[in-house]
Amino acid sequence: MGSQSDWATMSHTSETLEKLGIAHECKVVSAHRTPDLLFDYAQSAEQRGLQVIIAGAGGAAHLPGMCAAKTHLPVLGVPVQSSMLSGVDSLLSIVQMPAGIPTGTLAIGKAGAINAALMAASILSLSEESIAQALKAFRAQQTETVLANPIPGNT
Ligand code: RP5
Repeated sequence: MGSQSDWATMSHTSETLEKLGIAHECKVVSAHRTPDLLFDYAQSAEQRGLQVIIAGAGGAAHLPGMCAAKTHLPVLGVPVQSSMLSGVDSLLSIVQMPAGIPTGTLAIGKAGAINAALMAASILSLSEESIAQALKAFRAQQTETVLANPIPGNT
């Protein structure tokens, strides 16, 4: 994520990955404040064994795009809700990549943070059966929870 202040959002990604039993690391790497660190991180990601990068950032959110420019690994961008423009700035900064360097772009805020983890799980499940099973179990549990919780007063 681009800042410590993104953790309130990106902690939902980490929690979801934990629920699915997916090993991951959480780091602050700022495209603007620590650009050299960003280059090192993205360039060395594959060699270090990372398979998917989830990059959350807000405002002028260049982190996912710059990350994607420095690695061929899949990069999933989470637009963090900004205080001034409610995350629309973050969303547009991440989603409108030029042809040739894609970033998978999720929804603004908590929903995007959770879905980034689930999307990463889908990608990893193509080559890891245990993750496929965990993802199916998560989805089944989610369905059961919805079905078991009818609208209050309409039981
Ligand atoms: C972005 O600037 C970060 O991703 C964060 O969402 C936003 C604000 O950062 P702070 O000023 O709170 O550190 O780079």
